[in-house]
Amino acid sequence: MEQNAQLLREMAAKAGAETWEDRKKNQTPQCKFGEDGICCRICSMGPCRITPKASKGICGADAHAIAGRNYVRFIAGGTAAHSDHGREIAHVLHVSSRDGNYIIKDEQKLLRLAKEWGVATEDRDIYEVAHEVAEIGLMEYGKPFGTLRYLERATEERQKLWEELDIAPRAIDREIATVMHMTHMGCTADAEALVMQGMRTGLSDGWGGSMMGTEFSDILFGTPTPIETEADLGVLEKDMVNIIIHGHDPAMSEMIVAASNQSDIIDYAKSKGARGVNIAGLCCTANEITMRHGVKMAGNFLQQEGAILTGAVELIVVDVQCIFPSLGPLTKCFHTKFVTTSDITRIPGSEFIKFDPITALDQARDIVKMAIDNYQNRGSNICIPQTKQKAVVGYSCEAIIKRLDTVTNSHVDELGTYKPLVECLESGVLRGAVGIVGCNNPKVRTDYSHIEIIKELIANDIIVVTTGCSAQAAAKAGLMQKEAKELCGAGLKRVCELADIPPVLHMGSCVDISRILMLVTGISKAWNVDIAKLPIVGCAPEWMSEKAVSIANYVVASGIDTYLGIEPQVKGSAQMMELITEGTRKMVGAGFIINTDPHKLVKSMIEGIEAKRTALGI
Ligand code: BF8
Ligand code: SF4
Repeated sequence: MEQNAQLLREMAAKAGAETWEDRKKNQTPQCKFGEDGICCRICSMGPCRITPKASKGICGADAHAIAGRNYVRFIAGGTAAHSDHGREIAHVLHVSSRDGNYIIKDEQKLLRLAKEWGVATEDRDIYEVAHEVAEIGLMEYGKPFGTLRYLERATEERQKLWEELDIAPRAIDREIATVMHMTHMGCTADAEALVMQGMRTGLSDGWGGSMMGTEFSDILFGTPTPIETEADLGVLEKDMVNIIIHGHDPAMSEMIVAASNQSDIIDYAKSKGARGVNIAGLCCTANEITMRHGVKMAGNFLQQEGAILTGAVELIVVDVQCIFPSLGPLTKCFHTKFVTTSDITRIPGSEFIKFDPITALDQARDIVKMAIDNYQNRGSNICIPQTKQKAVVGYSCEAIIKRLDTVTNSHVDELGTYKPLVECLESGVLRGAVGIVGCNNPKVRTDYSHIEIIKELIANDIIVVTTGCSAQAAAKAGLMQKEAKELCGAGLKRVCELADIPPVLHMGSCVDISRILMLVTGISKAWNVDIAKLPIVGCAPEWMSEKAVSIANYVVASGIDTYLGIEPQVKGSAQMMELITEGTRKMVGAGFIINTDPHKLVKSMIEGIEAKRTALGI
């Protein structure tokens, strides 16, 4: 990997291109006040910062109020991003039609959701049902009364607890607005109240916007089933038109993939001297598209510039989130065309083609043709690292249950059961389960923490489910191949052999952490044990985004201890540090465990899981 990075650095130097590594150097040392969360610029009396000489801002806000307000605004940003993604997909569902660009691929899932939400289905056209379900989903963002519908999917213990603590989320937009209001100058200065609202807002993401993003995507594009693919920059093809899809919302990329498979498009590529069109993904758009079509993954967050530096990408098309603005100037150093498609993500140096769900396939065809036309402009200096690994992806909850059913024949209904998984956990064949999620962060060596932690867990018979950039790190390291069972302890190895699965299951993009919520909820219900007591934890070893903090908050509020390899920016407040590690534990039975050393982090994770087993008497 280091060898690849070196090759790409040489490419950058030759092209006169700047990378995140250069900018990281220029940003070092980073601002200590920002790092500790004790710089406030919420009003123009400031900015105020807490120092040994100034323990309060001009208005009297102390370090706890300032760090707490900054922290909860992080959560609002993350919830807004995830949930707006969910809302966009709901709008696509709302215009789906039998003869349109977007059709219903998973009717059964739609019908189940319609039943759950009290939508009549008998003698109705499936698209009429779809539109009503989409509208109800959209109302979840702004309804004036009540709490979110999906909360009813949670265990009774959790629902009751959220009600008692008054953190059951209301409309999604309202929770985000409440954060902005609470943190306006002259409102909340109490750190505990901010942390509580942080959990409520996070819950509106996990059990609201993200869950809608996942479910509506499954209804429209199909619920993932296991499929083979490959990962790392080696998936780019020397003699094909390479198109990178990047971002999070799969709606446009679904059409790009469809367009690239049309015979006239393939013929057009051949007429320009290429062997065909090769689509490869970055970040969560890659996860979405690989889960459903096996489209190859070029890499994760910190590999986005690397992909362009190969000199072999004809076009990169992006939707929303985690897209470096640097792609504007960087693509100009090569022949690469850069296309943005969303009002949410406008970047200088890109060509803007506004996504329209009614004409998306035609737009996608135009974009793919633009890439094909650009093939002849590729320079002679290209450098595609030869590294890539095979992976099996596509483990939705439905797919996991189906695999388990084949092992035990304990099939109960059309949706199956998590009982076999519970039996494995209870007997100790599996010691526990960990969800490893989140980003890359230049503060630590790229992918290193993800991989070290995953290897240690599977060696200790702990099964891993993963999403986001963590999933891609695992895929690139070969941990999503069935052969990776050789790295496992005897118990997990046996489970992998019987169920014919890899020890690390790709569950999708970051909004698909809602799948993990449903998985853990299913286990809790089948076992009749509250989530907080299960030998199951979460981990974000290299997190960086606001979305990650939102996720961490709904995971904790759902009762799952969360291990962080990057420190949240609240260190300047002892009260905030206490609240996010121990304070939430007293309220919801879970909290953060923070350690920047991945080996120590995984050790404490295993100890935490074993302590939960002991407490359960197993
Ligand atoms: O939503 S893991 S770097 S790509 S934020 Fe972004 Fe982080 Fe990657 Fe997916 Ni999630
Ligand atoms: Fe300073 Fe208070 Fe204004 Fe923040 S809100 S900038 S602490 S005066």
